[in-house]
Amino acid sequence: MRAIIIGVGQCGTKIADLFSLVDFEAIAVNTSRGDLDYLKHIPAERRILIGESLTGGKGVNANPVLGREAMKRDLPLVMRKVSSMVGYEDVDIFFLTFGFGGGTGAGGTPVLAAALKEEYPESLVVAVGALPLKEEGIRPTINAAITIDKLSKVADSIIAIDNNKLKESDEDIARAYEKINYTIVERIGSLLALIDIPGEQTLDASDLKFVLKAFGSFATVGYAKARADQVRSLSKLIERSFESEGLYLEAKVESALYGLVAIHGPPEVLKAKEIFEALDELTGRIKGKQIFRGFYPDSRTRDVEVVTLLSGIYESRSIEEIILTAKGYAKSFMKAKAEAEEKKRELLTGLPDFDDLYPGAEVND
Ligand SMILES: Nc1nc2c(ncn2[C@@H]2O[C@H](COP(=O)(O)OP(=O)(O)OP(=O)(O)O)[C@@H](O)[C@H]2O)c(=O)[nH]1
Ligand SMILES: [Mg+2]
Repeated sequence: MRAIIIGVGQCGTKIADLFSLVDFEAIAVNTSRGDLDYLKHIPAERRILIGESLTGGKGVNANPVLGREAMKRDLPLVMRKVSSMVGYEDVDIFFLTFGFGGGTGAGGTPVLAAALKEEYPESLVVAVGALPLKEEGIRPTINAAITIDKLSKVADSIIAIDNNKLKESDEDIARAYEKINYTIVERIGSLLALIDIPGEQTLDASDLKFVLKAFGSFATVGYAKARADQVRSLSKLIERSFESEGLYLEAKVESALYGLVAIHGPPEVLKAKEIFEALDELTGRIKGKQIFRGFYPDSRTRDVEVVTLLSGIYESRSIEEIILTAKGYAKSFMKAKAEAEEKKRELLTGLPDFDDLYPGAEVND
């Protein structure tokens, strides 16, 4: 299983940088030179500054139109770097990490996703984006809604992470982001780490690709972990990974098409009967009636860890709120704009030009 992580914009490159820390192949793309310099783990030759002629290396200040232009202008540069990294070995999945609310990530990611789909038709392109916090205000919400629309047309799946859901209430934002980023990398990293490794019943790259090839709908990762000596019911732990507090976003499990569950823990705890009970129940709940499963007994660990992936989701409160807020705002904005234009026309119609009032003052040139 080969995955390449490409971070776009500040949020995206910070997440990609953490993936690099845990040994994934990662590239960072940004319009801000300062933010690229700030990364710790991605080697310098894999950090790409885009849109320098547009912004002078200073970012796009949450303007996705500039983010899109920057990516378009320097797409050949980015694609050359990707190609040299890919080499001769196929890539199963490109994960594009970004923040939905800014300018570089929101504007640039859909452009890059489309280019990757065209250049690597056999590989999946999965967008992994953080949804803005409510307290960030209206503009990030609009950027998010429009980017969701664009990605839904090019990406195979969108793993949307609701920052609101993962943030614990009384934290300052920088600390909260840092923790959320770790959570994202821990979960997706654990899932990818269990693909193609030996186990009782294993998951391979084609299972993961099957689940994530879901026509640009949403996917979410669920997680539950406990010390093995404290697990009284394994099926409860598995179920917990599907419950609201385990998931990345407020989503209706019943609307999911496919699922994938990977369970890792000491052999004496991974009891087939309990696992099948829990998974049968969950298989019945989701639309596609199919859950891929992997069991990884490991006598070296004292924890039981369940990572689940649900895909093909189309009912999510987190997403609906963003789209409806953006639509409402767009409507009132367009109305206000039309009113202002009308008012301007009304007010200014009937004014003469200078020449009407200053006769005989024509200038010969
Ligand atoms: N989870 C998480 N979300 C973040 C982080 N940083 C920013 N965000 C979110 O991402 C959005 C901003 O995206 P950024 O990545 O900062 O913006 P950008 O893509 O660099 O674009 P510009 O700064 O406008 O050039 C905000 O709305 C935040 O919700 C982070 O480290 N972690
Ligand atoms: Mg930025």
